[in-house]
Amino acid sequence: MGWRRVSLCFLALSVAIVTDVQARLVRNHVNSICSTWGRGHFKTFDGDIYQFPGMCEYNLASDCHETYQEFSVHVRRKEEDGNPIVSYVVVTINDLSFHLSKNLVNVNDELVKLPFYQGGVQVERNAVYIKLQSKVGLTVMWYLGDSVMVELDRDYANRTCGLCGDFNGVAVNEFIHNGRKISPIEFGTKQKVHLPNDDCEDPYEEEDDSREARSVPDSCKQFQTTCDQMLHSESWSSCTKLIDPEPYIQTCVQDMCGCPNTTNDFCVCSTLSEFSRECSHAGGQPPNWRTHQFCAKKCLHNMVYEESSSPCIETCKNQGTSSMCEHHRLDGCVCPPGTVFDDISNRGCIAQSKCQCYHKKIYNPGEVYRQDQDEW
Ligand SMILES: [Ca+2]
Repeated sequence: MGWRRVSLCFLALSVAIVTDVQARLVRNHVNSICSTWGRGHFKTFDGDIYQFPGMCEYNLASDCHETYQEFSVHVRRKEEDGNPIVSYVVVTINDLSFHLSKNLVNVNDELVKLPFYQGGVQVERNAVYIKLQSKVGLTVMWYLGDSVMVELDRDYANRTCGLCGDFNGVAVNEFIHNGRKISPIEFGTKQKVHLPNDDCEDPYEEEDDSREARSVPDSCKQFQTTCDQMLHSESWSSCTKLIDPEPYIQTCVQDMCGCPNTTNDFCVCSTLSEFSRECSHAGGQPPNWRTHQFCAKKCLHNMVYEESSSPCIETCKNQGTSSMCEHHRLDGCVCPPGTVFDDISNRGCIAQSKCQCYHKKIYNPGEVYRQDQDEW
């Protein structure tokens, strides 16, 4: 009887733990996330979405409460084929400075190989993003070429500054300075990082007010329907129940309108990708909206891109990780169903049973590898 009670207690405890993990998985935490994407769109921690076309180095988010700065994240865009893509991200955490560019990562001015671990910071990259995660409660994800996302612990609430705002849970207050309403351009320009020998010019202030007043120019009205239909389609309903799609429809229109070539991935895919990620962070499940012809993402080996999948990939050495995974689902490259990533020979995704064969390699050194059959 006693044992049965103990078993029941254990069962109840297990259920409680699983429920707790799942609650954490679906917890809406978009308010701990700031991002920038497309043609200079920003979403602050407190939910304001605004446009700032500055092309200098800017403070995206930093710890501003104490005299000692624990972290900072700076970004800079550059123009490539007529589109303002993110050219580099500089993350400083205590005495470590990470300079992330598309192909190279420097730590305190020294080139390093990824994955990199030091001082409680992990930097890794895959075909889709570079991710920097620090024990100070900061995660930076740079979806290469396009969007940068900063996620912060609630401990930093009301103590940040930069283009991501002050993280005080109140929208709009960032755009009021000494009792006066300021424009996104004025707000953005204040976040400029002054570098020696950098003569980068601030964006022009001129038409800021008029732009706000007239919203979408007539020449862009044609894109309104396209963007509206995409985000209001039934397949996105799990997302539109959680996040108001209207500001994203506007950024989609602006991207397509400002694009030199509207079939360019940067123009149409950028906001859809952002909305999809925001949806995952809000606990929703975005559809697999990409196709081979539309906003396709390339993965390494035979991995496939999923809009909503566990970031903990099953591998030969580490099986069962996705069921124990504490991170919520996000877009990324995963192995097709029924396969695991071969982290022994690094040959992509293979059937789980094939992993066992690799163990023979370790335990039966006499066995011969037959390359013609590509298996043991
Ligand atoms: Ca605020």
